[in-house]
Amino acid sequence: MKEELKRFAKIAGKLLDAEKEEGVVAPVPYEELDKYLNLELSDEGISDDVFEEALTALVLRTPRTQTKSFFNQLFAGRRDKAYLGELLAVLLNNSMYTYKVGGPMIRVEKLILNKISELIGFEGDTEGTIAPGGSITNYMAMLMARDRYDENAKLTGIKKALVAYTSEECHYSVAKNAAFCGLGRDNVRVVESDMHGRMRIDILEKYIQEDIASGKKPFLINATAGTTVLGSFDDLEAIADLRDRYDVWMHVDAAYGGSVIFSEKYRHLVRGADRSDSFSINAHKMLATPVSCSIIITQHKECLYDSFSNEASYLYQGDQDEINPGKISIQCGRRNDALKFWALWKSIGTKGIADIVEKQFAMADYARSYVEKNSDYTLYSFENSVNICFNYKDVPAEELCAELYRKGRIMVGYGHFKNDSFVRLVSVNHGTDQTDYDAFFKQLELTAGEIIANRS
Ligand code: ABU
Repeated sequence: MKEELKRFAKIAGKLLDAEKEEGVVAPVPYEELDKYLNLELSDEGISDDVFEEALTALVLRTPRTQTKSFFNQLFAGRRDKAYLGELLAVLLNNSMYTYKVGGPMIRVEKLILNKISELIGFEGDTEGTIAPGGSITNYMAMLMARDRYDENAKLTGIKKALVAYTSEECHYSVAKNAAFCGLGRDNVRVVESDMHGRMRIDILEKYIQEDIASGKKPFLINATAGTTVLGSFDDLEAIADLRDRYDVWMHVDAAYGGSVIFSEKYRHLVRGADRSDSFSINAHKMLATPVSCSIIITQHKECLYDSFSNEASYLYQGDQDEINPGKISIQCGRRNDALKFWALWKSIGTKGIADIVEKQFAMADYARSYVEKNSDYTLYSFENSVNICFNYKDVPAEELCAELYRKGRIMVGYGHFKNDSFVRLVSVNHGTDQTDYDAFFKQLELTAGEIIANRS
């Protein structure tokens, strides 16, 4: 293994140099990959030298999401200590179902869950887990809600006429999860959003009342804290009022925006989260932790056990359920996604995490103000969001993003809201500074200028 660690250091060194010099990599068209890379698998093995060459080339051709020119998705930014934690978790290769196999890593995970629970403002005997991504933590919330309001669903299938509610700006996993859990996509009521991308509370309540009147049982409101396109926050206090009025499970999908719980300045964006039944947050989005680290916490510990626990005598040998988190997880084998986040948190403290979040908002403000001040731009997004959505001159966002991708200097995507399409710039890399945004806009304007010039 020591030889492979030396090889790792060699390849990683080349990657870090390339990141610094070149930024995100120019893409290779999928059909041409075999021209550049030695990827084919064969019956015979290869020498270490050929292997190293093949692996190095593969690594150097892979999109460099950790550079300061990657603005394409909702994660970015490398923190050394988090990576150290991740690398060691890989080396240890524990599975987080029992204390017997996970050892002190189980405590590491519990500490993270307890602290997050406190930051949300939950009280009492809360419980949670870490799952592979926000789609799955949303799914876990839906399953707990289903089992709470149709207590035999997990034995006999859903028998009640359950209905879930979510905004049109919600994460796309809500529809998929409705299919997976036997609810059916058609039993999700999609609620219109207001002009800021927030779920319309008046329409939500109207739908709930209509459904009750027709004999259905509203069982889940999925609120969003940080929508993927505009980065908007639903009004959680108002949603919690409806939860109380109609006895519905309230889940806050805060995969993206939940990180504001760390910041005194921005925590107000999730006011009311403490009244929810479950809350999910992705440390791999705004919290600079490697993909993936998706956390769900519920105030109803018993519901986690009710929905996810199953006996397995070959696995659970000794120790109480409390320290055998396999009893409350959706998977059996579960990687240690806790250590990387713990390593970051331990090293910089809660205040250091707050700094990460506040820096992202500060950079978003800088980028938004650049767009606002320049008449060649049209802004579509709002304050208190780390997403900056805009168009430049009359260049269609899709065309501009595709050309930037082809050139391989910066990577950014586009989004849609109501009838508009626009570039979606996301400020989720705490390592970026104003100069990185200046460079971003310069490259974007240059590329747009070329597109316009080539029209004639
Ligand atoms: N849940 C992942 C969202 C990806 C994106 O909007 O970039």
